[in-house]
Amino acid sequence: MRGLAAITALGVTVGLVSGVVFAAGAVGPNGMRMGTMPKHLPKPGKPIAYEAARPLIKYSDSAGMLVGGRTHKTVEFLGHDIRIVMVAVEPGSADQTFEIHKLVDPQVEVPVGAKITVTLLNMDYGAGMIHGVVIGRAAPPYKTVVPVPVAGQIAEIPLTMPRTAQSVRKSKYFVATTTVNAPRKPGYYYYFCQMPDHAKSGMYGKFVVVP
Ligand SMILES: [Cu+2]
Repeated sequence: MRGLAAITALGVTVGLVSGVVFAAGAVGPNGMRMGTMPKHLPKPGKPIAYEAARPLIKYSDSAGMLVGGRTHKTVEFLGHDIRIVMVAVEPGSADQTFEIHKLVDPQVEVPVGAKITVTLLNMDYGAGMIHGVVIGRAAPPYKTVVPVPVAGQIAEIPLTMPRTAQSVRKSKYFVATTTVNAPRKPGYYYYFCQMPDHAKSGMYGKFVVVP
């Protein structure tokens, strides 16, 4: 029943943070140079405190079903209304990674046609540690800049600012959410970060739409 409790917890959490979720217009990374701050950032929403971020982290760490053990690195989400919380670089994780279900860049599986709410919580810190998520057919190896939208794009979460302070507990966190429908046909996709150089550096994983 842990999963059920977690889902309920997220329902409450989403309600709480919905006012601070920012869904500013997507800023394409075209023209940005690697390692430099983008000129035009999405207008940042009000960041949330660590206490408010914690339920999201907990949900992210536990939601979904592990398929084939941890070495298999596959998390399956079941049902018609799926919520996935991706953490961009949980403290202690390597740079340029996503954490889902305490796995780094796992394969994510969702059923055909499911309503999927994807939330990105940026826990990274430092200049340029801005992260977003695009889900589409674009496959690795990636170039420094991956122009979006990509072929077969399912979802995009705009670039989201890093946390506000070095202290994890004193910091505030930016969160962004999008809700989309999974394709009606099974297929292989990828989720990746659209910040220049990040996907190229390994910030991506497989996203599989299963029958
Ligand atoms: Cu990134």
